[in-house]
Amino acid sequence: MAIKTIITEPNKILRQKSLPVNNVGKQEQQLMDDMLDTMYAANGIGLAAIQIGVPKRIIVMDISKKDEKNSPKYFVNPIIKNKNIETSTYEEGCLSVPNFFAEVDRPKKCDVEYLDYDGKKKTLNAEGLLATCIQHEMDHLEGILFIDYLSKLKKTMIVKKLSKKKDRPDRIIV
Ligand code: GNR
Ligand code: NI
Repeated sequence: MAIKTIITEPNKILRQKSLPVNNVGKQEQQLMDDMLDTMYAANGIGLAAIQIGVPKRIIVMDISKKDEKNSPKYFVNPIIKNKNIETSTYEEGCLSVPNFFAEVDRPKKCDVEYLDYDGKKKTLNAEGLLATCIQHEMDHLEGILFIDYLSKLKKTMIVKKLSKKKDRPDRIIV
């Protein structure tokens, strides 16, 4: 188990498309362990492998509350099956876009097919924060970040501030 460095914008690696995993073996499980450690250490609720520089279609998530016991979820080669036409708005953040938050609309519910930690095929009916988070993570697998949904002006402002790094406040809602 190891905490890895999370890649932040602007960085071309985050724009890479991740590749499907052929087999869920020891190496992939080791990667999922490291991703979970990294995610917990950064106080995130989800992490895609590309955020630690590995272009594989693997996601880890844990949306349990602080006072609840941990409930890690692992998704290998996830595919969204049904997207609800109804959308919901959530104030999103991203460990690769640290300290910036903005409202994003996404389908309210979706079904996801994936392989779990043991390589078993599973289906998840997601709604609420779970649906928002899985869609945010699946965007990472396509090289998409939540700031891509904002106006050009807001996105440019965020990327510019992130590339400077100095004098960056803790929390900016755009
Ligand atoms: O920790 C995270 N919180 C979050 C909040 C709202 C919507 C999506 C997320 S995912 C994010 C972690 C992250 O960057 N995953 O890629
Ligand atoms: Ni993210």
